[in-house]
Amino acid sequence: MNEETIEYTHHYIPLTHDQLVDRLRAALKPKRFHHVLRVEQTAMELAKQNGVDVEKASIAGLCHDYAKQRPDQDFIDEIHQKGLDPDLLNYGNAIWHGIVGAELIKDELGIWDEDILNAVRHHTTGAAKMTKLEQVIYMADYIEPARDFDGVEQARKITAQDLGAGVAYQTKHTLNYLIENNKPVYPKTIETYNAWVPAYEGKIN
Ligand code: DGI
Ligand code: FE
Ligand code: FE
Repeated sequence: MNEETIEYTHHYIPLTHDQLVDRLRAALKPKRFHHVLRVEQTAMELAKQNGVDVEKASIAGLCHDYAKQRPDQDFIDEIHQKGLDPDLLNYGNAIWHGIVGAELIKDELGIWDEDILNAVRHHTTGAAKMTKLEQVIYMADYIEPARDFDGVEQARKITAQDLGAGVAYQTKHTLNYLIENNKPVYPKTIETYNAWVPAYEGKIN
């Protein structure tokens, strides 16, 4: 994949691209940092193919896992301070780093664009209604080039043909995985399933 670089307009974040990359490098261990760089590249490609703002895709791709390595207490404090749904306290990092992580991004990186924040919020669970940017980030995280699991090639192929079908494919397979492994399912994940999977029946097998 050719590395794309981009100059930010400062409409969405008061940092240059290089400054934002430095913030991610400082926030994450090397393995996770390199994952977010790959998600950024994949998101920019999907953005171009789907008529989505490439700058917003770059910012959201870089930031989607910004909070992934924060201690649990940071999320618990933020849930209380921002008055977020107390049901969140019944979950853990897997759910918090997107939904609560978006609040940390707002506070610490100065991003206020709700489309970018929602792309971060929904990157793990999806949502019944997702903008194209949210769909792009949800899929880029799933199919970035280092992802290697049964079905990833099919996920890449389906996503290249139809972004929404990619969303449905991922949602179905993630829910299957959670059930197979006796994991708690966050209610939004089920809402995502109901909104997307039956609608794309026939395009995801
Ligand atoms: O942060 P990444 O590893 O890059 O990717 P991600 O944010 O999509 O997280 C993926 C993990 O989150 C994966 O192991 C499945 C899990 N997950 C997704 N939906 C749910 C969930 N875990 C629980 N417990 N409940 C969910 O509804
Ligand atoms: Fe994540
Ligand atoms: Fe990720």
